[in-house]
Amino acid sequence: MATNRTFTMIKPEAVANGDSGNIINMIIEAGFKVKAMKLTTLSKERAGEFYEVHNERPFYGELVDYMSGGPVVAMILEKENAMADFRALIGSTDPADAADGTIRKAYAKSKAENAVHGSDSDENAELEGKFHFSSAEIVG
Ligand code: FUP
Repeated sequence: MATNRTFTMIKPEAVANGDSGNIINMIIEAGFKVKAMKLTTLSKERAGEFYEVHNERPFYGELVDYMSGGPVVAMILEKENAMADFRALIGSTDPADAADGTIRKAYAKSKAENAVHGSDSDENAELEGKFHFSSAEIVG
């Protein structure tokens, strides 16, 4: 069953480039409501844990270094059909394949520095939201 929440992070290169405000604007204009938000820097250990599912992939070490290399903006978002609609809004992993009008088309630099994370299942959206936020940090 589709839940109404998903989880995202604006990644370090997009935060450093000053793109956070524009990206948040795209998210809100697409109909998502922000239920929790924080600017935070992941330790290597926490980034490794977050991306544990990719630990066998060749880019894992670089991904962990990159994601712990500067602040990210973590958010829980609400909208009907949130996970799937947000994946559509961010576009393909590789910005070269991302459709016009998507966040990655506008702001991603490469497959690794791809501006935003979006949960890929309702189950992961819930786990990832809990990884970053306590229930007291989520508005009702
Ligand atoms: P996505 O769900 O679109 O974020 O993409 P994946 O789950 O395939 O990949 C997770 C993260 O791994 C991406 F955001 C960026 C990184 N990645 C690379 O660094 N290199 C690759 O070739 C593929 C993914």
